[in-house]
Amino acid sequence: MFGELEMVKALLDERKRVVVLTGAGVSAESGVPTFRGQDGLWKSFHTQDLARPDAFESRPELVWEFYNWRRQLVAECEPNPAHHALVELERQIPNFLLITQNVDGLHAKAGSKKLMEMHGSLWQVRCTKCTHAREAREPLPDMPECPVCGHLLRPGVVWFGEPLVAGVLKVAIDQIGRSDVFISIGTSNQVQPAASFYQLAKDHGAVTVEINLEPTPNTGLMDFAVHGKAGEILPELTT
Ligand code: BV8
Repeated sequence: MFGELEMVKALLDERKRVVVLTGAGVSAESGVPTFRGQDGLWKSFHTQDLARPDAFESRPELVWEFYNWRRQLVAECEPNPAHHALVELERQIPNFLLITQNVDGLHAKAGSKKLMEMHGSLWQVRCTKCTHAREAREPLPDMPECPVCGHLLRPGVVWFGEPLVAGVLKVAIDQIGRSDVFISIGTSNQVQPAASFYQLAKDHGAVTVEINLEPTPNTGLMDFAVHGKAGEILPELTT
């Protein structure tokens, strides 16, 4: 691991154009359950059984119970050294973009500014009928209603089967298409289109790096792979 880490650090020291993609593994050391690990269950439901429009359509009260549980849990979580190291990398590298699949808000809480929350945020709600949308940090009722039209609100996240927030994919493709280094951190690389971002980077000659607790389907396709805890590895890249 040491050699690979030194190589990655040398790449970053060259102040190149760096794009980082993060997933749930970056928040694991903050106590936020990952999606596909043992802790990815809630009341015997798998997250991706509930993070879907049809689940919300048929059982909105259950889906809201799930999201309110996650909001309460994440509200108690603090950024960990992985989040702080990414803030430091943003400070050190002029051309830097952090694209996260996470909806927990911990990158923003740590101070990341050049940040794109590609799957939305637990701290956003929007109306299922009108265009009302707002930040919602306060605890929400079981079935929150839109203050404008009275219809049911939904969590401001992108569910499976839904398109990404308009413009996010365009910016991601553009920035990754111009990056020199693409680093995937703490993701099992099973969700599209994020899991294919590395290919965009590879296609135009960027160096690709995976930092994850364990190998993923993309590991063998990356130029470098460092396996271990993000909270321990990432601070090594900032010194
Ligand atoms: C789209 C928000 C197109 C919600 C999330 C059939 C029909 C329709 C679409 C599809 C289909 N088949 C496939 C698709 C595409 C689908 C998809 O990819 N499905 C997969 C599951 C097969 N994708 C979509 O639907 C996307 N949209 O394709 O739109 C379109 C266009 C027009 C019209 C309609 C559609 C939208 C996907 C977004 C889903 N929403 N989140 C919510 O969170 O409630 S995704 C969800 O998964 C989270 O955001 C999460 O971040 C993300 C990815 O998971 P990971 O982050 O990788 O987490 P995981 O637990 O899997 O892995 C954690 C890793 O960390 C592990 O490897 C572990 O080893 C590691 N780790 C653990 N601890 C540590 C660590 N690493 C380092 N340090 C540690 N300490």
